Amino acid sequence: MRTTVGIVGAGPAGLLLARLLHRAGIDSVVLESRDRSYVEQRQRAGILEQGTVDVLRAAGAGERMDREGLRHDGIELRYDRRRHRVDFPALTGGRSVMVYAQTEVCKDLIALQLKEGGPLLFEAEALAVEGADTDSPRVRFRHEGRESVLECDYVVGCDGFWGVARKAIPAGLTRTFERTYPFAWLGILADVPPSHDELVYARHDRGFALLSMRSPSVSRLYLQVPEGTDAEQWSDEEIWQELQYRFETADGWRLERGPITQKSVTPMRSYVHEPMRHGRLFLAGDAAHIVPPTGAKGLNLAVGDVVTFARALVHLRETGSAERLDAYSQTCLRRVWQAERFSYDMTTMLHRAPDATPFDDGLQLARLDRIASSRAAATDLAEGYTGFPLD
Ligand code: RFL
Ligand code: PHB
Repeated sequence: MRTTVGIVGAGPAGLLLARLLHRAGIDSVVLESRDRSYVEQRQRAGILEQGTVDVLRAAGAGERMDREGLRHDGIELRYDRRRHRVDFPALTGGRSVMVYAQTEVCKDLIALQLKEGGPLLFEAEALAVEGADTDSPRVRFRHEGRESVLECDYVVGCDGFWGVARKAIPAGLTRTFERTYPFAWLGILADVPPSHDELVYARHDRGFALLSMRSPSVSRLYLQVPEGTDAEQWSDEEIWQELQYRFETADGWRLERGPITQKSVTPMRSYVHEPMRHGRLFLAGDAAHIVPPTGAKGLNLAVGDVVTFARALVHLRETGSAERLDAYSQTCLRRVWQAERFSYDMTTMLHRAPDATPFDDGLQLARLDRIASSRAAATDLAEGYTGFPLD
């Protein structure tokens, strides 16, 4: 089997890359270890930045998003039983975000790929990327009980944090940067209309809470819990009670309850792998970097990486210059580190560490108060949340 671009992983990074290449007339093969329904059901991100929305539209993958997605012009910060709205368009010259779940983005891209694009193989597990520093890199993979080799001009590792592509870069050439946090998120899906029409990020002495949504009738909510928590430790009643405590305001706002249909715990991590390229192997998305979810940046960064790669490859085809491809790692890492900074700032401003001192609490409240009282501070948050421009 032979292709121009071998893509490992059919998460948002791999699927969008295949779509962008197809639109540019470049062939690719996508290998995905899990089955289609698993990829389509995996609950994850919910917020698309303006730039991501624009890219999906331009790729011809925005039709259902434009019909069913919810445009959001702000978020609410909640602390000290008070609420403060951050108005994105007013602070950023018109930018906003879209609530449209990662599951839906993946369903749309899979349907398009199977209809119009090149091969997308499910239950095809990449075992190793070989020859990254040669002109003909290969992906060794297992599909339908047989081992095969995909010969490529380029390989893009879009196989997430636990994938195999990153391992093909010799350890001596890489540097990794990592931070773990002593807390996690307990996330639930509930069949109840969202209790607020925008996302609510709440800082509370009992810990952080987030109100998000999947549709006008389905709520997505998160609670900060200790690292290593088992989701089954929490009864539905305890979850609703704890959410109620953390979202409570002095003006009597109410949290509506409903049947919980899904519960899971997500660990929190910041991670950067440098470089993002070795020879003809390129890493994109979670394969190269992880951010804690507080900034809603993970999926958007994955989109940024594959757009950068696709544009660089088209540039090479059109001009013969590999300059952009050579700059891939540097171009992406600049944006990645901005997202790492933003996600870290949001996380540390809103979560309560187990060893937090009264001084730490005072600083958190001062940071929130600064956003509520200074247009410059609010603009910084709004610019970060709605996203950094794609190069
Ligand atoms: P993915 O989605 O992990 O996809 C990787 C794919 O590769 C496959 N794979 C392999 N395939 C073949 N061979 C192998 N050896 C393979 N190993 C792995 C996997 O099965 C999978 O299908 O990575 P990608 O494409 O880079 O996308 C990244 C995003 O999924 C991730 O960053 C976001 O979900 C992060 N995130 C959020 N991002 C946002 O932008 N906005 C949000 O609101 C947001 N909220 C979140 C989040 C992540 C969360 N969790 C669960 C980590 C909320 C949560 C709770
Ligand atoms: C979500 O809806 O899943 C979501 C929204 C905002 C975040 C993280 C997750 O910051």
